[in-house]
Amino acid sequence: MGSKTPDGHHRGHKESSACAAVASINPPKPAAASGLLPGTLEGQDEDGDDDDDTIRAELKFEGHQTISKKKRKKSSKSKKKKAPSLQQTSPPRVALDNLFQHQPYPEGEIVEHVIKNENLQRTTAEEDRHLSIVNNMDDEYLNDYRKAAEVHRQVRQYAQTIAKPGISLSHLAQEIEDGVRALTGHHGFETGDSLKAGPGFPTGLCVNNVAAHWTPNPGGKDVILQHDDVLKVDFGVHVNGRIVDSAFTVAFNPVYDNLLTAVKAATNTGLRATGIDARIDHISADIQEVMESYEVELHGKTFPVKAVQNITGHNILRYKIHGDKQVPFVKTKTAQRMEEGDVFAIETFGSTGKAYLRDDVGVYGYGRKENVSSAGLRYASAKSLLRTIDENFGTLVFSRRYLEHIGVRNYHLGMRELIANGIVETYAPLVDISGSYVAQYEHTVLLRPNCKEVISRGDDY
Ligand SMILES: [Co+2]
Repeated sequence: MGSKTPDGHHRGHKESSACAAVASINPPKPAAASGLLPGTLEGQDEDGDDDDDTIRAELKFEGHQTISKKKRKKSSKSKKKKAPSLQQTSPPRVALDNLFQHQPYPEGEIVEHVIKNENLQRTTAEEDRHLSIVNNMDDEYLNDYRKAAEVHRQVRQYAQTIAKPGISLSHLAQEIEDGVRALTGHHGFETGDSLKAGPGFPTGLCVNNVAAHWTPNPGGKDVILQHDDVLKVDFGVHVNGRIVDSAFTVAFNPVYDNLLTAVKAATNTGLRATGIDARIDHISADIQEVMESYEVELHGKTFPVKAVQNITGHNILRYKIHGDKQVPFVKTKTAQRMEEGDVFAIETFGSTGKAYLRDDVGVYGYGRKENVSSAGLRYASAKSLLRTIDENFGTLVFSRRYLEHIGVRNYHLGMRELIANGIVETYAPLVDISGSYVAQYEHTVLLRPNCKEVISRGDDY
């Protein structure tokens, strides 16, 4: 799920403590460690080094997939030996706890860190914060993250078999969400169950010039996938608040091949450049360079693939899909670096259109804001809806379909008051110009002390 670049001046909002559980899990950072420099997206960075390396290293990068592929094959072999009767079904409905009874979940793609910048100085406060985060990257943490990633892989594998021309997008969303709930073993029906594990955010199913943040809503018009469509499938899985955010693009007409290849290569470039102490402006420049080296021919006309300017990759905090760092796909001016203990969703969007997204009508999802008082609420409907949100979603972004799944009805009036009071924020669909095509690829990567782990890596992308 992409992080939209703020329109106004409220960039880098501060965390505080209204949702105490989440705030204490994600301790606030010193201001120096967060936020892009104001106005950076318009600015152009001068240095354009490492251009050739990007492409060469991209080829090398593909080699890693073989390794992780072998690892997973090995573990599925031993799984067969121990429990021959338990295999994933189609559609996937067997909980992972039953598939992996006495075995660890498969690792993501493990990549050794490149040289660390020894000259970098951190303040003591920052160091303390990092120690606490890194100490939390223990076995339980990794187990939760790897479980969420394996659920993502198994569910998307099935999604790829049914995402064909003629399918309705509400059916596809339902299949993805039912799969995630069954495989995590948390259907969400009891109060608080969705906070233990389940969907990490509303399932994004965006077609053609709709780039991000569109999901089928109950009672809304259903969209039937067409042969000439370009579909982005962006969904999340969380286990104990550890969110895996990963996305891919589906197209049936080979005319879009270059668009998909460009965006996949750009995302892999970003993943390769990601690391402890890596400068975010350098990563963005690397991504843009690769993305914009491609072009697409549609109806006899050539379109350059452009990196989308106003949506970004982002760090992920516990129960919080968008942390305080953004990773743009266009050159920016920031001195911000990635840090040990960070979790990043590295995603890129490429477009044949303007590559500048605007809000469309409609609602994708809702997110509880942590630091806003509910004292001013007047209607009982708003108060009870807020209680339901806090008990079941916390700061996880949720959709209307997720509310209805847990039996909430007639929430529109209450929601309106929560939004008007700034307690809940809404996410609108983000679109490029009509007639354009946007593709997206995304993986979640953990910056562990001794390696980075592309946790959501699979054989498919
Ligand atoms: Co994302």
